[in-house]
Amino acid sequence: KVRIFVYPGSFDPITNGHLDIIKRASELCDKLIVAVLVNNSKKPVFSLEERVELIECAVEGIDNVEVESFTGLLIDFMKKKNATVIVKGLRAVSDFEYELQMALLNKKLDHNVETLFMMTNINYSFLSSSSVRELAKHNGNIDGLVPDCIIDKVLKRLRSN
Ligand code: COD
Repeated sequence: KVRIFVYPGSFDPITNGHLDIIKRASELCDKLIVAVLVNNSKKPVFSLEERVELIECAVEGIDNVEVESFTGLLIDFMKKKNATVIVKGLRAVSDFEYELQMALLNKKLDHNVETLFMMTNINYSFLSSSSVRELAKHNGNIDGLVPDCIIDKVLKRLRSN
């Protein structure tokens, strides 16, 4: 049986915290789909095309990772892709309440789907897309916070705003 996992998110933009989860999760399955939510209430700063392009650059060389986008319900996307496991990263207790609710709701919608929570890498436990955006906007240093190949693109895009 082919094990297909889905790691969903906004990835606005992808950070080294996300990439760490991608690398670790990809070891546990045959195929990992990084699923970029097209639009949510958070109103992404980077366009869908930009977010996908940045992730593709970051995951280059990891053979079993694919990048896709989705709209609507995650559970419907899972079904379409024959995927059985949702991967989530947990940073702090503050992530837990929302993620628990989502996991239980998704379980109710499809009892075959499991949510797999992976603890953040201690080095990235403080890291979020929003802090990267804030830093970049104010000419802060984002070295080590996002994958090397996207540093210049992120800075260029946010400093020109
Ligand atoms: N270390 C470890 N994990 C991290 C780090 C870090 N430094 N930073 C982020 N993460 C994790 C997050 O906890 C999350 O699991 C994932 O990485 C993605 O993070 P974001 O911020 O890019 O994405 P979110 O939280 O905005 O993504 C939300 C979803 C798109 C997953 C969610 O809104 C969704 O599934 N929407 C689809 C609609 C749906 O099905 N809703 C539920 C039923 S109503």
